[in-house]
Amino acid sequence: MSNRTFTMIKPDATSKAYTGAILNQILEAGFTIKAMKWTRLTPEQAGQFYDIHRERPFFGELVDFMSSGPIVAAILEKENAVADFRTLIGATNPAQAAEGTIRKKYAASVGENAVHGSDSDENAQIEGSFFFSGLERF
Ligand code: 3AN
Repeated sequence: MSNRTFTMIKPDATSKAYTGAILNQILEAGFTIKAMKWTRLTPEQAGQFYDIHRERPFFGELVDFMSSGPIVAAILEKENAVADFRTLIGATNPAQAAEGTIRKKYAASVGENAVHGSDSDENAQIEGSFFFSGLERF
């Protein structure tokens, strides 16, 4: 089991000024930051990141949304990081997310759902390496 996961605070949340509140909830839950950047994806980069969803009907919408504004990308560390972070953010669809979760509090819809969290140790590693070099992780 790995102790790291990868997250993005998505354009809907950064544009609504939720970045600080979301980061605060993440830190209060016991995650520490190993790498972080404020950046904006091009449509090509968003498509590459979500390549696994290329055949899904919502792929175009997902790429347009994820490249529509700035994001915060970060590598987080905590024991049982992947599973605990998925619990902290809640279900993909905020309508089904548990009370108190980040998506319940800050997400508007299944498409614009405020945060990303890796779904496996393997994807956490791949996704972290998409954004950060070895020199950018502490
Ligand atoms: P999660 O982000 O919870 O792992 P995935 O991997 O199923 O969820 O989906 C990746 C992203 O694709 C979601 N965060 C969401 O932004 C988008 N997405 C998923 N399902 C839909 C949908 N039915 N309509 C629009 N966007 C969706």
